[in-house]
Amino acid sequence: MKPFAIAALAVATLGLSACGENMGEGPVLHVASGYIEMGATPDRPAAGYFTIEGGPRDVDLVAVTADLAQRVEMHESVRENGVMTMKPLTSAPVPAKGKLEFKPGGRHLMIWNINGAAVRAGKLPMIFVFSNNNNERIIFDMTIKGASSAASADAPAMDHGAMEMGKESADKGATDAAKK
Ligand SMILES: [Cu+2]
Repeated sequence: MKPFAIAALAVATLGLSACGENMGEGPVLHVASGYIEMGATPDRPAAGYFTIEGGPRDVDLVAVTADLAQRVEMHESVRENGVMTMKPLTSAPVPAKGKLEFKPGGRHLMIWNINGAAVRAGKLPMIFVFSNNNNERIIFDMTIKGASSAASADAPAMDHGAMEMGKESADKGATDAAKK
């Protein structure tokens, strides 16, 4: 990234750049990296993690979709009364020149029923939709990894499996509340 940025800057300074419009404004909104971890069993949803680097102004990530998956949701893991639960997210902020990270134990994607051919190919093209420029869309190939072998009860990925049964967690929450 760095050498490229410097080279691009040099070109822009020389006035030879065809993409000078972008360079003048500095950073460009983009997906820097991302991967998918398959669920422990085929009926479990996969989890998706990624890093987005912000452009010149604040924007929101408003949706992530994949044509080759049945359903994708943005979630946030939160600790409530010592219990990890997760909530659906409708958007997540990408600060100007900053970073938005979806990572284990925090914000994550939940992805249901990824197309078998995509799994075999080891990558899933995902579309990231933003609030700027009339819903700018960025397509990024997410690398698909097998289920974490460390899928033990205390692994961060685990709260995911538990949360998959949203109903059950809700019921559990109600029971907990009733106990108080
Ligand atoms: Cu989740």
